[in-house]
Amino acid sequence: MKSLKPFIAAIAFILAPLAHAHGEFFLHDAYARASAPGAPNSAAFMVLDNQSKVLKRVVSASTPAAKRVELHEHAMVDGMMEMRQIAQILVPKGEQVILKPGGLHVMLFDLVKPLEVGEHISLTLTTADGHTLTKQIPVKTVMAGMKHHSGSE
Ligand SMILES: [Cu+2]
Repeated sequence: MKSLKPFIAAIAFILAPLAHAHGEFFLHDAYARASAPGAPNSAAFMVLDNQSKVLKRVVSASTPAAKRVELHEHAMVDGMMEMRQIAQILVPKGEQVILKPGGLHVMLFDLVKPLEVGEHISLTLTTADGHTLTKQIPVKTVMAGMKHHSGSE
């Protein structure tokens, strides 16, 4: 057992700064939208909370519940609200960015199976500095009138 001590100390030394940095970037109130009958796609919404001293960039997301995941925003294109893929979501230091229906969202393409209210799915966000944040998020009904897409879903 004596020989393990330096090893454990080394591990603690390596992990401590990571755990610290990680603890300053949070994911609150996350949920995925229950999928409509027959719909292959859905979306996830959340509050990104950056309590660190540096800008955080979310560069990708993933979940075992969908085959393809993209970061999306809604934007006005020729007078029509359309959604499109974006490379990253910027969360300035000390600020929160809200992902919500009709705005920024995590797009879930090709669901492995329909998302039903009451279930949870695992969602992982990756930041540009290489950290990942994984959370179990609930599946909820998103109110009508806050429609995500204009039809194709
Ligand atoms: Cu989308």
